[in-house]
Amino acid sequence: MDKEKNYELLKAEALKHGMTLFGVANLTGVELNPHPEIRTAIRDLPYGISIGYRLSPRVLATIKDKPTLIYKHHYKTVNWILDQTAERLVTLIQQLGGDALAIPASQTVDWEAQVGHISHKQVAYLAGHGWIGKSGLLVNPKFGAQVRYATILTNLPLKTDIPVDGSCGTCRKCIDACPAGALSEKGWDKDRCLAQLKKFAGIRGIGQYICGVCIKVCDGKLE
Ligand code: B12
Ligand code: SF4
Ligand code: SF4
Repeated sequence: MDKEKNYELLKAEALKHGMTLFGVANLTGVELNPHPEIRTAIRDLPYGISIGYRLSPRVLATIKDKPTLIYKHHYKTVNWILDQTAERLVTLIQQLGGDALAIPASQTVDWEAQVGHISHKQVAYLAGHGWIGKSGLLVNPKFGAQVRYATILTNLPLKTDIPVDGSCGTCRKCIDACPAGALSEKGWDKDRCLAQLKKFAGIRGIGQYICGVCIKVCDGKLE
């Protein structure tokens, strides 16, 4: 099996469909804490492909202190592109003789705990896409937090990437911008953030737990 060749074939397919970032995490020995629904389905899939799609700076520019309708549409469209691309990669992996499962870009499966099937940020970190910033988001060295992610778990032998060595340094743009006071040097207060997102979901036409403020300010330029 040619790990390098498989990697390049999948990367080319991801980029062809508009992805900004492609990387592979070696998940051997990693505690993924998957939701029970997929625990059996992902056994023996030791590689985590992390794809990332950069959010539109023009759309993000419309956000001041709350989500806008165009951001809501963009959010949904980007999730759709990520999910479509993930499924295309599953097809290609099967054609190459492997097996794979695409994890939805943005599906909450436990509403009490507010968790998805697995953490895309964890896989994206291990695949070398960035570090966990003061906002709790994955911060890419070039695009900041302005990237959404999806994951494909597979057993197709692949070359793997390594985490990047980065940090927020003295930057605190997200802390200063958060409308809920949910961010501090100590990190992200999930309950405060969630309460704010519930309020935003009540805005006519939004109807989703979205905000976008800490993403809009985290543009890859550390200040
Ligand atoms: C449910 C959910 C929420 C819940 C919060 C739930 C929670 N407990 O995290 C609510 C509704 C509050 C929420 C809010 C937002 N969300 Co949300 N959300 C999700 C979802 C669907 C599941 C998250 C989950 O399972 N969390 C469980 C915990 C255990 O995992 P985690 O928070 O992902 O990761 C933590 C640990 O794994 C650990 N960790 C991971 N890697 C590493 C590495 C090291 C070295 C260390 C030490 C720790 C560590 O630290 C992480 C951060 O605390 C994911 C999609 C997915 N399946 O990942 C999107 C996701 C996390 N959301 C995302 C976004 C963008 C948002 C919002 C900005 C809303 C918006 N779109 O406008 C806000 C951001 C708030 C913030 N500052 O983080 C993006 C993040 C992209 C990025 N660049 O980081 C994701 C990945 C969706 C996507 N497809 O891109 N979200
Ligand atoms: S805005 Fe600055 S402090 Fe906040 S996560 Fe991004 S780089 Fe880190
Ligand atoms: S999503 Fe909004 S409320 Fe939540 S931490 Fe980011 S800026 Fe604050």
